[in-house]
Amino acid sequence: MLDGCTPWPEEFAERYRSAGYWRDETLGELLGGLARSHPGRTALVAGPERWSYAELDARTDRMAAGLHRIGIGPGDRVVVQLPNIPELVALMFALFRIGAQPVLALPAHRSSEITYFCEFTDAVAYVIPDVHVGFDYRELAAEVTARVPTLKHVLVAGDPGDFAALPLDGDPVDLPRPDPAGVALFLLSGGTTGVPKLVPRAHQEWSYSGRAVAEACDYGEETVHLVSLPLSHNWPLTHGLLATFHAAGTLVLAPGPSPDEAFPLIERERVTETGLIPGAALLWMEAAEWDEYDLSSLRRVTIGGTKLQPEMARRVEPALGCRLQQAFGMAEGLCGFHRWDDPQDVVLVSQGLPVSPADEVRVVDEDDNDVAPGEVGRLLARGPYTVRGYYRAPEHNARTFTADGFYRTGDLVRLLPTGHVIFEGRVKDQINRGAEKIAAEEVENHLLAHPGVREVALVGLPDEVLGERSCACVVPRGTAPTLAELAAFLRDRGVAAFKFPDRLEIVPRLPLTPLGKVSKKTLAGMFH
Ligand code: J2J
Repeated sequence: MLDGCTPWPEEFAERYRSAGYWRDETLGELLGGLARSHPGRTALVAGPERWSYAELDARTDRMAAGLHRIGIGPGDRVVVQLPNIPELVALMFALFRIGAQPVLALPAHRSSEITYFCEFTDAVAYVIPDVHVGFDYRELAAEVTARVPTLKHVLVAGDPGDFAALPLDGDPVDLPRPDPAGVALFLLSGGTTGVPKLVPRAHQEWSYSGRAVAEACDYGEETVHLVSLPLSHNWPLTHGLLATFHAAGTLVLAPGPSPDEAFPLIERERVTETGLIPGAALLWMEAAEWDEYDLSSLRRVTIGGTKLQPEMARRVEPALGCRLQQAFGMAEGLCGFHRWDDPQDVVLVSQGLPVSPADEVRVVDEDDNDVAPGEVGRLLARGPYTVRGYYRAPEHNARTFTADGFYRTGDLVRLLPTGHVIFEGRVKDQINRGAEKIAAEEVENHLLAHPGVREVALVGLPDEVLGERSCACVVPRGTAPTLAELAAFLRDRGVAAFKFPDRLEIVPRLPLTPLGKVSKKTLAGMFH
């Protein structure tokens, strides 16, 4: 396994291989197999493009050749920041074939995050769109390349300006086979620390996570899955791209989750499945009342990423005319979905059942003792697609993983006797803002650099649409800053806008716990 990554103990690896969870197949080979077994089936629909599996496979090969020609090789890291365009899918598979590793950034990230990803992973290339939602990524790339001199290539999908175009073509070359047990890509962790953590996912285990989701969700060739969240998140990648491809179904990419963007695609492509965060589901339910689009092809909508309240869950099926399923999961691995025959009351109150029979979950108290069945406790997870460590983070790993390899999710849950998981809260210092995760410490560190901020604590407050929104509780130095000033300050520092505080509270001091730590619970209670 790559330096800086934690391997599975051989005993577990052997168990997962012999049970058939891990296959001797790279992600590039998975696509090659589909191109042979289902050449004419539509794999991908995005914008004006409609590619069969054979076409996606051929485009992937040509792109891999083009990237190889400019010198991108096995083990090279490539920071990829593309919106939901078809090139993103071809690029990911091209890099998988080369054995180069995409580091999947979100379109919302800015220079602070991108510079960090490039430096931390020693990236050789950075791939961007030209302009997306009014933002010119070439300007961002100019800033990043000035700060990261080791970056050799900026590749643009679209008009390259001063940079090079993402190579779409090249004469196919023979590439050495990447190790199926090796790292295929890096996902971003929701994070709790000052700097984001990267999750190294290997070909065979990450591929299995998609296969396990496909099985749990009964995907088949008739599945047409619409992804409207940014595809670079683990959830749309596994539930959308991987699960759909494992079933030889069709993946449809929408630019965003608004009904205006998604409903015409559902009607035109006869979409059967899609994943939504609760806030977007709310908009869909409202729009479905008066919108004329035919949504009758939808077999099921899956809601997750942040907690769906049972009162809202109850309204989904009547409003959208299809089944509801909930999903939970994490870039680190463990994910759960409801099954088609789960009873209605279980679907309304729980967030799903882990997808693999080999998933191991424990619910423990703060001393790692199992709580009584049905009680609330901290969720620990281990299994055939849950990583054993973050990339290059030995100290953090020692805290975040138990000695026997369970990941401390930082989530508070209880389990139904059936094993279904109910999310009850969090112990990690993170804000879940419409399923975009914000590590409080990262934002606090930025805000502490503001001359008007002596002390700061970022806390999550409940929000009907987003689930949570962020509130900066600031002890000022001199004249207190305004919310707009803090946002402008963070923008200047190149921080993604979803991390800007939604609210500012000026406080004389930060309340402390008996142990002398800032009590975020007290703060959240004060401004609730
Ligand atoms: C409450 N909190 C949830 C839910 C995730 C499937 C689905 C989601 C993700 C994801 C994913 C939640 N109710 N239904 O990767 O494969 C919170 C938990 C969790 C954190 C992980 C997947 N579903 N969460 O959201 O890495 O706190 O993955 O630990 O972005 O989201 O966030 P992320």
